[in-house]
Amino acid sequence: MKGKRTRDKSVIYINGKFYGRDRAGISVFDHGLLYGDGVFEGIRVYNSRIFKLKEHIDRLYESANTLMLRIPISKSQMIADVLKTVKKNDSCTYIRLVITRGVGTLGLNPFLCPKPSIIIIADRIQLYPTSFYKKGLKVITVPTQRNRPEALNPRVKSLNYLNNILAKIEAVNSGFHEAIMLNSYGFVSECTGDNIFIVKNGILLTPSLYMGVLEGVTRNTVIELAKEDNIEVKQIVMSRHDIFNADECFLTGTAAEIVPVVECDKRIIGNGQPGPMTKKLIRLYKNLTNTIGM
Ligand code: PXG
Repeated sequence: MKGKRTRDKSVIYINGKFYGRDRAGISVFDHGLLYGDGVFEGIRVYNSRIFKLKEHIDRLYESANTLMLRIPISKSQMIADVLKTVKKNDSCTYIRLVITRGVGTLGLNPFLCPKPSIIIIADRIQLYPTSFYKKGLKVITVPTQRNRPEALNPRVKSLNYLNNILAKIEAVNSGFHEAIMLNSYGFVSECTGDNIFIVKNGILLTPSLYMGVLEGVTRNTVIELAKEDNIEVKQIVMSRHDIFNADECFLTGTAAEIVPVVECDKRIIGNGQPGPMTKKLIRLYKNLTNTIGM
């Protein structure tokens, strides 16, 4: 390793102060660790500009509000602190913003945690290989159902991702990269870290929020881009049958952006290749991320 180690100058924000990578840590009594009690956001940076920051911050505060987790700084202070962290990590492409319940007792009671912790990491993200975008992904549906909104609403982007992690394990165990999760009624909800869309007869379709899905920032952006391009968009009750017989299918997420899906549960979707509307939306999305702040 001698002489090979590159000096990592990245700094991590914790509660208003900056720490080097090796020194950035939180207490083992933090309920974020003990119970997965907290919320987070993953945000992209394109050409040193933060993509959809306001939308991510709004969702973060909504998730926290549902968990009765009072973030100790205002939204505008949070935005200022995110910008400061990005500035200090000039080659970053991805921000992970984490709010934990903070330090408490070994008991569950969140009201005994006086101060939530705020963590901002501005780093890089491992993207899917380019072949996935060219050839499309093959996915499967898995036994683990998406959390029921009545129990823990998937609209809360919480630190407890075990539901999605179990589904990911099932996909990987079967030799696939991504899983489609169904809700407790057997309808399609979303993937482990992405929303899902299909195209049928020129109409863009995605499961409605009532099916139990995260309201993805990328999902909303794609819906907007499609509408601007006069594409009809519907939020529906989607079944596996709809996916098997779709003309096109793709997933959306901050990290993945738009990734085509060409097979589900061994059924070939459309002609087995990324479709024209998927390709068009990928182009429009690329154009948007390339030109933000210009
Ligand atoms: N659904 C779920 C369950 C997610 O976790 C999305 C949809 C897409 O949302 P956005 O707002 O990003 O368009 C997510 C995204 C990962 C990973 O490694 C994914 C997410 C967060 C962290 C990591 O795939 N969330």
